[in-house]
Amino acid sequence: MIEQTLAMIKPDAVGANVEKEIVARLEREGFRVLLSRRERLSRDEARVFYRVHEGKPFFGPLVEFMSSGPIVALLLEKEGAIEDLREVIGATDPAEARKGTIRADYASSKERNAIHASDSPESAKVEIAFFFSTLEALRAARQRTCRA
Ligand code: 3AN
Repeated sequence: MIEQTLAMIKPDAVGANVEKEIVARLEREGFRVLLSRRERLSRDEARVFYRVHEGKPFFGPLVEFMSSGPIVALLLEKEGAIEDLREVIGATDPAEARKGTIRADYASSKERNAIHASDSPESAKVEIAFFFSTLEALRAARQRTCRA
C-alpha cells in the first residue's frame, strides 16, 4: 500500500549542514518528497509536537533541543513508507542503530539523533497534519501522479 509518513530533520543535522545528504539518501531508498518545510519551532510548538512524551524525564531537554534551531519537515510517500522509514532511520540510540542507517551515520546521542520519523499510521496522520494542510498534501500527491 502506498503510504505517506512524516520525517523531520532535527536541529543537530540541519546545523551540521547534512540535510541535503539525508534527503538524497531518502530518495535513493525510494521515498518521494512530496512537500518540505523549513521551520524554527518555538518551545510551545515543540511541546505540542512531542506531547505523547509529556511527563517523561527526557521531555524538557527534548523540547529545548527541538526548539534550539531550524528543522526540516518532510512529507514522504512510498509503498510501506511508515515501516520502511523507521528501518532506514535506525534505533533511537545511535549506539544501537544498525550500520547503514541514518542515525548510525549522523546521530550523536539518543536526543541529538538527526531525524524523526512517525512510528505508526496514527502518528503519521497527526504529525503530517501538524506541518502540512490536507489540501497542499493532496495537490502534491496529484502532481506526483501526473508526472509519473
Ligand atoms: P524515536 O524518535 O526513535 O521514535 P521516541 O519516539 O521514543 O524515539 O522518542 C522521541 C524522541 O525523544 C527521540 N527521537 C529522542 O530525541 C528523544 N528521546 C527518546 N528517549 C530518550 C532518552 N532516553 N534520552 C534522551 N532523549 C530521548
